[in-house]
Amino acid sequence: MEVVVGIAGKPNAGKSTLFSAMTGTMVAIGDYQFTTTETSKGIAYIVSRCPHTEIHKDCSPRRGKCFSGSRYIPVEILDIPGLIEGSGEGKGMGNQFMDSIRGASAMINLISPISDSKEMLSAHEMELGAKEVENEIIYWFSSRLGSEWDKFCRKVSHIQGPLEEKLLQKVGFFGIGLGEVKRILNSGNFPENLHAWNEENMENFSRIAMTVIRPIKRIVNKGDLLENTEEIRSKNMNVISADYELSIQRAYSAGIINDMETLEPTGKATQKQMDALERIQSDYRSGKINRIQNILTDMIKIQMENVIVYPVYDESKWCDKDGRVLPDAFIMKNTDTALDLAFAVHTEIGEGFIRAINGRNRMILGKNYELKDSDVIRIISK
Ligand SMILES: Nc1nc2c(ncn2[C@@H]2O[C@H](COP(=O)(O)OP(=O)(O)OP(=O)(O)O)[C@@H](O)[C@H]2O)c(=O)[nH]1
Ligand SMILES: [Mg+2]
Repeated sequence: MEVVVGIAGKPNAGKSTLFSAMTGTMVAIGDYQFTTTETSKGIAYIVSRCPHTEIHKDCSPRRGKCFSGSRYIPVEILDIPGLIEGSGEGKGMGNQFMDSIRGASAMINLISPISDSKEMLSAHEMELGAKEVENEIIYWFSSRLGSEWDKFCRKVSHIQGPLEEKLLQKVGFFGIGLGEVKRILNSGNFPENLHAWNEENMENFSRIAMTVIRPIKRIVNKGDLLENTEEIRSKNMNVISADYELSIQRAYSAGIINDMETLEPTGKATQKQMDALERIQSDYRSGKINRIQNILTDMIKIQMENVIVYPVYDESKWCDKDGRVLPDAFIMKNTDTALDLAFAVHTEIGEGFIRAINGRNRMILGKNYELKDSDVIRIISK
């Protein structure tokens, strides 16, 4: 599964700064609104313990990297133009914004703790701001869903199948699949007859689609400017500093640190740089500020209920045909099966699926075996 995470939020929240830090890509950053006018794409990494540590052999990732037992698995990140009231109707950079969230499987809702007039906001105000952004996204989805509804109802009236099959004709455009439509219908109260759907039904459907199926994580940025973050964190919002993240990224590129996690300075660091790194590290240690990579990993593994699975060709050596150990790490749904993994590797492998083998205990796995996190699996195919 290709995971795409969009960074959304009001203008000036620090989206581009965060994007630069996460992806190591240079984009325009500015202390004014609508610095970003087009969506940028980049690659960031989630981190997970690599199974190579169990067999005492080095792995050779085809994509991403592995560093002291931690496997860095790539995900795509989108830097999305700022969102304002009315973006859902195309105001501001509305159209660019909305076009890009179609492709996102999850969103970060990045919140600034400072108002446009440069005053500090209360945790409650930050929460209200976050809701405004989410409502705009839901409004956008809902208005697309509702447009030409009668025409749509007539078009699908000949479909004999269940409601989700009809609705798929409408929402497939947003990258929402049949199973997901079914999940949405099961978690709300929706009329069986599409002609009977009212605005409330559509809004409800959109809310579930854009906050549960495509989860949104609220993250307060600019934590370096905050004295205390407890109240914010008690409202289920994480706190980060994109400025810190960018400094770490730059310090690493300049050889001032050689580990982006421990931030241990190398001999190259000046006293001033060491003091700055110490200040950053102390904010992380106290829990006042979180690392974006940990938040992203939790988002993808816990909130989105995914697992990381390693397909191999040789179940005893855990390598591919060329002897590369654990060459691939796939992000899959925790409800996906061995057969789904086979299809994710290659359509032909899926079509020719015979059985799978668990690389840890050599047990044979049928096509319905549900994938577990960190599984090493060989697929045998015709
Ligand atoms: N103190 C502090 N300032 C930050 C942080 N992140 C971003 N900024 C500043 O906030 C301003 C806006 O940053 P951008 O990254 O351009 O914000 P944006 O959300 O991409 O803005 P638009 O593209 O206009 O929507 C810049 O002056 C940044 O330097 C942070 O963590 N701490
Ligand atoms: Mg920007």
